[in-house]
Amino acid sequence: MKKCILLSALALLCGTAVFAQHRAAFDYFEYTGSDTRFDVPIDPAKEYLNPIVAGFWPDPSITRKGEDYYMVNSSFGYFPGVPIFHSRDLVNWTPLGHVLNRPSQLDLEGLRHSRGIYAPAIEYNPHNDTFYMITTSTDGIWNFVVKTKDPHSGVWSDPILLPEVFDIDPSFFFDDDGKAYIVHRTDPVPLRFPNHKMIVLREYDLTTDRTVGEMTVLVGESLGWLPRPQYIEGPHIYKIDGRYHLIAAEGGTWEQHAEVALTADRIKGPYKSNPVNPILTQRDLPENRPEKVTTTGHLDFMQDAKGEWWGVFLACRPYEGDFYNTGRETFLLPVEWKDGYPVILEQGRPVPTVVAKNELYPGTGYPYLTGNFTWRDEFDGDKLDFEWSFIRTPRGEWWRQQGGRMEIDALPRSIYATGNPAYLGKRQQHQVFSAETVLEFVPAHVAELAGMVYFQNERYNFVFGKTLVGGRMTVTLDRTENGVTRRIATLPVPAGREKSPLKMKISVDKAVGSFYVAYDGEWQAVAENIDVKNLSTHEAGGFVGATIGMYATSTAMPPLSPIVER
Ligand code: 6LW
Repeated sequence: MKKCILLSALALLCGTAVFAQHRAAFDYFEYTGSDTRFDVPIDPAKEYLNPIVAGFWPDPSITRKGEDYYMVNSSFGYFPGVPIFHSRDLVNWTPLGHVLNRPSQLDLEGLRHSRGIYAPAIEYNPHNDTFYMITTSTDGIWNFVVKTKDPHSGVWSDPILLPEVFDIDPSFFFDDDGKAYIVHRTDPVPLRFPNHKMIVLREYDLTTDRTVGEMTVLVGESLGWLPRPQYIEGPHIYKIDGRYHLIAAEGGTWEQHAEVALTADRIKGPYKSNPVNPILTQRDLPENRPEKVTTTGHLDFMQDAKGEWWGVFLACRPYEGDFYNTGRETFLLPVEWKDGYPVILEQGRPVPTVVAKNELYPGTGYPYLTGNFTWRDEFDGDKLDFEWSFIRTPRGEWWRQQGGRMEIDALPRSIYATGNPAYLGKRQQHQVFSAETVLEFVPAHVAELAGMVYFQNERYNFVFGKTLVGGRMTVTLDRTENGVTRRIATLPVPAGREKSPLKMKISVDKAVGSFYVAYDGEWQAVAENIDVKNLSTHEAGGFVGATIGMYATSTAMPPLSPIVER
């Protein structure tokens, strides 16, 4: 027994020593996005650009307390979970951080990348002056609520589990009589047709934080005008002029995505489909429209402090056909009222890039959410920048931001598995972008690698790194599609440069990417015009957009048997 403990202690010591030697350092990280969509002249005091938050910021939900607006997005397998933004004009947003920022609130270990945090909903309850965020950790703890009195504090409660709430997309409705309700999607038993879902309502006791009583079906089999709605989900309820308005997504979160609206005189219904439905979709527009926006849906309304209604929703920007690597993004449009019924876009109208809006506060928000820009992290702050995400909940202290560098330990974990690899990534926000960094790393064996990763999920990614090939220090490019990894380029490090800082750059122009390195001088191509459609949602599936970032590993090889996507 004693011998055993001694051996383990030795192994641990050796392990620590190995990691201490084999860590990568990144000197800076710079991202530049330049999409033609954003190359339009606008008056920032009177107009804004759609998307308002570009890149993988899906499933927006919005709420208001007085003159302060708050918005959250889903985050799936990334940690921290549920980014939250604050604004006073609905256009210029400032990140407040993340709602689920403590590992005790969010355990993502072992989950596939498009599981974890689905569509969150944020709602301010004026009756008890409390903010509620409700969401689903799919394949994790499922539905739960967290609360705070002050979203600016960065501190939300631990999850309050809702074991009675099945399936996904819960949101709160606080009625003016003080009663609280959860409305969500669930699976009907039996299914009457493929992709059949229901919208149901449950009362919620604000003092015990439990649901009460039985659920009431608000949307069952039909929407009236649409007998077999597909994937009815993402519901929200509002009370406007004494009537209850229920909105929900329909058609599934891809090209057929749409938003529908219903109204009722009582909270429990019956809900009747509005005369104009869907109130938002792009599914029936011509294929060849310019600066195409698709997949519109998953809407949330908000009445601003002046009494105007607005809707935030998700949509996608394909670079060709149905291909986009940027995932689902956040858009904003005014709600138009037709005879007391809400409409976002009349049928046949494309989502506009530039929208007029009064009373904007240009320059007050964070400048890296929309438009073309360069973002650069010098790693000289005292905490990790908001832009960076971990794949799943971080395990261990494997990264250090110090002395203007980001150090990352080459862990025996890889991006091809479902743990927490030593990767820090930022979202791809443009169809056309480049990202560069400077790497210092001396690999000691064939399985050690550090560099950049362009990542969609475990089975669709690029690893662009410095490693050992046949005993020689080499820059390699590995492309993974459908769980199969192919080494598509190698470029030996020149003699005498083995320990030199290595500049690395990935330039992506829609469907193709080029990968470069440099020592002191010119960029040198490792591979050019490589097909990067493997990182599109169309190929990879799932609900996330691509991220790009820094990676180190001592298990560079992909698993022998690829994981099978569910
Ligand atoms: C989300 C559902 C949806 O829970 O996609 O677009 C799912 N809508 O409402 C994942 O984001």
